[in-house]
Amino acid sequence: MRVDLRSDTVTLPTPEMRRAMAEAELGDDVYGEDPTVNRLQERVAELLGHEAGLFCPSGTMANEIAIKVWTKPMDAILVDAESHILHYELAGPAVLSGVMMDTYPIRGGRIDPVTIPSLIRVADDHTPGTALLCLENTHNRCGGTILPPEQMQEFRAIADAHSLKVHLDGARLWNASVALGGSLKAWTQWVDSAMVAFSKGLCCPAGSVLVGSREFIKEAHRVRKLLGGGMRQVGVIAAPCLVALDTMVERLAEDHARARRLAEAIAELPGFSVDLRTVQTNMVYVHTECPAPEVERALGARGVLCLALDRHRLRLVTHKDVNDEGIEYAINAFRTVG
Ligand code: TLP
Repeated sequence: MRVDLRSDTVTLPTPEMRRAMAEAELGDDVYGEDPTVNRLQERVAELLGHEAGLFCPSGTMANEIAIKVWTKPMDAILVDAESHILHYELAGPAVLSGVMMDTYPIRGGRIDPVTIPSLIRVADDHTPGTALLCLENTHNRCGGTILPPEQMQEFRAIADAHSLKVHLDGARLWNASVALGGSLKAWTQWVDSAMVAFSKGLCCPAGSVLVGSREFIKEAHRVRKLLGGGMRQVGVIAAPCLVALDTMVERLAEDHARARRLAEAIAELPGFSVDLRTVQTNMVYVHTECPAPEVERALGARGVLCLALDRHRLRLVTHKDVNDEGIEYAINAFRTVG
């Protein structure tokens, strides 16, 4: 048996998604003429309570477009010390936007807003000025943890007091909304731009939508072209995203329940520990007594794939293509490698 827990990005599209791809109504999206893409952009903008949306090939590109639109070279942006933008986007903000990244602390997925104001830089002859505050929800490197909507208002107030824009990396925002049972707007009403991804738990082959004001999206459209992200009859990729909005969102609750089962079982095993407080959505971070890369290899030899994030930490992500049987198989594999 093969149980792939490396990421929810490994999910395959459903037969209904494949049918929608084959039948999608298409046009040239660089001219704004793909009806399927337009429908998706409008629907996501509406869901997130923003004026307009832009379909992007990846979450990374959507984040980097937002940073480029909100800043100018020699600015600074504030990202948390564990953020995807800092760790996994190849210094994109420096390379693509000419800005530096300052980091604010995050622990166990929690941010203390009082830490932020003292990190905001005011531009002068020597210093870059902070232009943008970035948030991530759910938080990948903190274990899929949820930043509560109440906190978003606090971040908004800090940003307003210092004339900063706020961007939300909501690659897994649907996981947060399903876990807490609220609408996406509970979070996105407090930010100037947000990205949501379809290629994670929603199981689509590719695609993210960036939302914001009409003026922001107009500029974002230009930057997407600059980055080579202007695609043509891309309704073939947008079509499964529309299917996902109807069929894949509520299903995320199953991934969360399986992550909890996995976490609780592994936490009982010798040689491993799990901070169960951080298991809030579809991720499980396991602390390993043996070196994590060795555990990763031993599990891999038994058909259970996961990622060693550092010397003693493994990441497991649940998703549509791992069922209850797969979870029990993975738990048994952990029993044999501990
Ligand atoms: N994350 C991937 C890897 O890049 C680490 C994963 O397997 O989790 N924001 C967040 C919070 C993400 O987790 C990811 C993908 C992205 C942005 C980037 O999305 P893509 O892969 O579409 O560029």
